[in-house]
Amino acid sequence: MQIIEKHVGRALVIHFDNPPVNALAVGGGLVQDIERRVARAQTDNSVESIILTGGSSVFSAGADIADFEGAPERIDAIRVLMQTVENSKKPIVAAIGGLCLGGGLELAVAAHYRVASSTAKFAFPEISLGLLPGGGGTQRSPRLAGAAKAIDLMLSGKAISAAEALEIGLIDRVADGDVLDFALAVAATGLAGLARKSGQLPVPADLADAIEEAGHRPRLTDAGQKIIDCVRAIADEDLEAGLKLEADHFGELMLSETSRALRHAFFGRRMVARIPGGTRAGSRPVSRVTVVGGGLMGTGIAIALLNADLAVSVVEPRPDALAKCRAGIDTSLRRDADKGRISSEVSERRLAALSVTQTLDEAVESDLYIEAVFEDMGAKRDVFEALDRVAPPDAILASNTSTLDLDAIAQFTARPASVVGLHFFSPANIMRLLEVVRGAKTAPETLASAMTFAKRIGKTGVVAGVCDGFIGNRVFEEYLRQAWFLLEEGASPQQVDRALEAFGMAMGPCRVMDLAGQDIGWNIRKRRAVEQPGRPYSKVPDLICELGRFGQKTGAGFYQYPDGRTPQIDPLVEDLIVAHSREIHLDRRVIADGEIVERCIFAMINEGAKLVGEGIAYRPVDVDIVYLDGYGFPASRGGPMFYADQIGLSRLLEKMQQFEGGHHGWAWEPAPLILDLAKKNQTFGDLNR
Ligand code: T1G
Repeated sequence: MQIIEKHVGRALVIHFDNPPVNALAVGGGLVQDIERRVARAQTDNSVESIILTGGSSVFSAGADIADFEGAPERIDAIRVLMQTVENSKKPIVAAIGGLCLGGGLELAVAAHYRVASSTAKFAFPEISLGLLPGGGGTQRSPRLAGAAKAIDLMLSGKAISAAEALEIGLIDRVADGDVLDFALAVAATGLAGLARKSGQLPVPADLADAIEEAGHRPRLTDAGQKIIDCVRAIADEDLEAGLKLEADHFGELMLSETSRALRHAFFGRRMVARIPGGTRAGSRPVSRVTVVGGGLMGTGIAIALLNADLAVSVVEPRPDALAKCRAGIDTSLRRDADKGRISSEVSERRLAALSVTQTLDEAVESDLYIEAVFEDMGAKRDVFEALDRVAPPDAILASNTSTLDLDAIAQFTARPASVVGLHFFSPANIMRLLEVVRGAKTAPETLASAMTFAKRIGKTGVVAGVCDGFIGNRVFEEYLRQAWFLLEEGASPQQVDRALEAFGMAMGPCRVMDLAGQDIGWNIRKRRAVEQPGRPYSKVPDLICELGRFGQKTGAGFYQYPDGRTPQIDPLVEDLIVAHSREIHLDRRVIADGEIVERCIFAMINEGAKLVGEGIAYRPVDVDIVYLDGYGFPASRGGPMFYADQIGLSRLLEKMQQFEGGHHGWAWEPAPLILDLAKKNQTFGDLNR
């Protein structure tokens, strides 16, 4: 990181440069260095004004999030910088190119005048980390842009354009041409009558109404409430007191488990992109993709690819399915335009990038082929044998399989090195997670290309080795196994769901399987009854399926769905479960919600540890990200493995040993990795590198 300081006329330009995102690092001394230069310029008679500027594409992404781990007091250096900038006797202009986020935006707000390039973007993303703008932003931005708009920015974390920022008064000018030249020209005027020192501006007129409205917003997090509390303090007109309150709230949030979990996930989503040991093998660019299979998954995948501005061919031999696929894509893209998410021009351009055919031979040659046909090895064989015949030699051949053996699929071709798994989660155009399955013979550059492709389409790619269920579904099966055992031991479906939803799971297991289709789980249990006879499930879900109750799609599963969507408790199911307990001579007992949560979540953790131990998942954080981005695990808990570290592995082992003495205790054999880490007094986090 470096600072380039140059005198241009009577102006001092301080250009700070800290690749890759110009983070305002305290640990590395950048923040302190900027502050010293601004302070020194106060007594430099050759300097009449100061320009602060970052890169052309990133003014600053904000504070260095890693700075705070173990040294929360580092935020103080940022506050000192903001105060020095605001109290400067010489006008300070922020010349903003590109991204201006978090502490970067607070620096701009503390300056006396703000000039931005037309492509600049502005946001306070702190709330997505469970934090609040801790560098004076809660006190200064409302005074600059009005309370309502500033609160919107801080509570949403969303970015606004330079034009929008100008409109609300967050910045002062959008530069015509080079933003630095424009800033120099403005600074040369001495900012006479132009300077707006935000901290010294009056209390915003809309403060009371904005606070009132914000306080009634749904799902306000702790950080959100603290932001509102800080903005409310502006009414007292005492900037120092407001800054003190902000500092106190920031300190509490920084140390909170929620923020630690969210920061863990922030870095985790970037760590999973790193393939251990592999220098980033050269990845082959993908600009055109052929999707083979126009069913629900194929349609969702095609939409995701078109939304990433790729050229897409869909191959679907069944005319009606092909028409339905095409219609589904049209509907999705046009709805995005109707809702204003994209312009109609973008929507039309994306639709023009789609071609549909009934045979592979008619499809345009592609860089990547994604097979998304029925989960049947015969069907996969047909597709991959055809792909081997028609796909260009350096094309990547991917299967969207969720349960079948990718290595077996690769053997249907003469090029297993080019075969990889791309396991999308339905709906594929919505769900962020993409399991990138590396086969035994998948070449490093094929894997690297798949990971680059994942980021290209806005997915979180996580590498999984080949096993039954890869990472997500294999862990999920142990979670479900405990949920079904709990039903025959004494819990009801609604109690299991309520307990886990109270823990933070987006949807309880009974509801999830009613939504996904109980028959899917039934097929997996039937297969596993043959492949893993020593690991039986409870019969309860099978009994539900034997009644033809597959969930929402049949109007009933664990619950009734009179309106097709809203679950209603069904006494028939409760009677069925009680009768089954009697059938297996199991005395039902009252089960505490806490046991439900521990049994289901600890089962996830144990299986996740087995996956890491077997090398199926590279690191514990890979399991966390799969669960955060694909299975509705609560973001505030950081993922199963991060959560395990909060419990402590020794305590986790104690609980698991208790469960080993209970119903189907065999399922609680601890993963060797947990035993090993506990013995060394280490954590899963110690393995995340
Ligand atoms: N701190 C530390 N590292 C960061 C970082 C940050 N703020 N932002 C990005 N990185 C790293 C990231 O981990 C990755 O590292 C590399 O930069 C490229 O990032 C005081 C307290 C800016 C939109 O929340 O949103 O200011 O993997 O892959 O896709 O009140 O990064 O290469 O080793 O994401 O081009 C508030 C977070 C901080 C912005 C660029 N700011 N960053 O996206 O690249 S708290 C944020 C982003 C704060 C103040 C408070 C994105 C990006 P590696 P990347 P990208």
